[in-house]
Amino acid sequence: MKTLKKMAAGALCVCLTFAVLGCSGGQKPGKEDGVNAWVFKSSGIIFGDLLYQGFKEVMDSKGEKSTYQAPAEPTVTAQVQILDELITQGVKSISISTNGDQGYDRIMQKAKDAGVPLFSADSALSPDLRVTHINPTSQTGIGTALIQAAVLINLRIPYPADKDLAKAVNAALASYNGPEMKFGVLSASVDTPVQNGWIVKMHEELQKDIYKGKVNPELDVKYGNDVLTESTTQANAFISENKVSVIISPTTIGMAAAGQALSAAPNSGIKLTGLGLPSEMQSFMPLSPNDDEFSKVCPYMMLWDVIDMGRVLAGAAYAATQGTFDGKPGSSFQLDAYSSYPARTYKAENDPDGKPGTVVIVGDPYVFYKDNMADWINVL
Ligand code: RAM
Repeated sequence: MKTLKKMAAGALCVCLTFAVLGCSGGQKPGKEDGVNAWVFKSSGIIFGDLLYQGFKEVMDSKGEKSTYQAPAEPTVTAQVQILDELITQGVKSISISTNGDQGYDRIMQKAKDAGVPLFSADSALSPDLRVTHINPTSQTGIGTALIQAAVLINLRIPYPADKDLAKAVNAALASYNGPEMKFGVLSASVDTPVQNGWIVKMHEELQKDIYKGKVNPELDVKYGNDVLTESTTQANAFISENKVSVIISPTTIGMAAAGQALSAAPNSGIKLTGLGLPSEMQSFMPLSPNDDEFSKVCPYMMLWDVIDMGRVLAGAAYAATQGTFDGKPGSSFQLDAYSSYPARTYKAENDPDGKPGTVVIVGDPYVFYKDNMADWINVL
């Protein structure tokens, strides 16, 4: 994670001007021949724009063309339509964050028949359809860390100086005799593979003995479809129902919506953590070491370097189109030095279910809190 911090210091000039969404990276529709496509879940989500920023940077550096496409609605059908057009137009590779587990087989077969290699990042494509999937961190690492953060925030314990969430949670719960804590989850859509995977891991974490009788093993899950207005409605439902003490939102849209809704209802006492972008969360979080994090709606949250995730995705896609990476376990590709990151090598691994083709970037999610928020709000 040191490299992340160094990068934060060195990359303040990163330009966040991807305001035109659902667009293509400079090419006109019908002219995507030889282009490497990034297809996100839906338009209007800065996370997808930042990922494309890193993707394009690497493709540009290789002299490759790239395009960014996203449907207005986060549905499989809308993505399939985009994919169909891209394949017909003769793209070189397709990378996607999926809106569902099913419904891609026919279009992916069309891609295979056309010799277009497929990749996924963020929300995974089924292993039998893709060359590789880029995971920012392990799914377990994210699910576990989000529950740990919610427990500590519920107990008004700051992010630990030694960054050891597990140790702090074990110590805090050992002496906890208060009422059972209950957490809510404000997710994306009911079908989104990536969020659903993290929620499974959150539930698994809550099965551990340390939580028994102290934290309710059930999560109250609501879905805002990664649309700001719908996510705000769901955040307000948490406030009026008043059943949970902390909302965990594993989506940047849910985080921004809940941050706003909770700030407008200061008497609710509900706190927020999850996976958020510093630029979108700065009004709801502490920004300096002198701030009292518990006077803010979101004392600390997590994510990873989304721009670099896009670089790794492009590195995999480029290597595959060059014939030097096939996504099989042990197969690897090299990423040049970008920003303050050094040159690196990534290796494909097996999925937990034994299916080939995953690249994991780092072990744990990166925590944004009062000591580092100021470094990141202009970056991500
Ligand atoms: C949102 C999207 C994306 C997710 C991030 C954390 O931007 O839903 O898929 O991974 O949040």
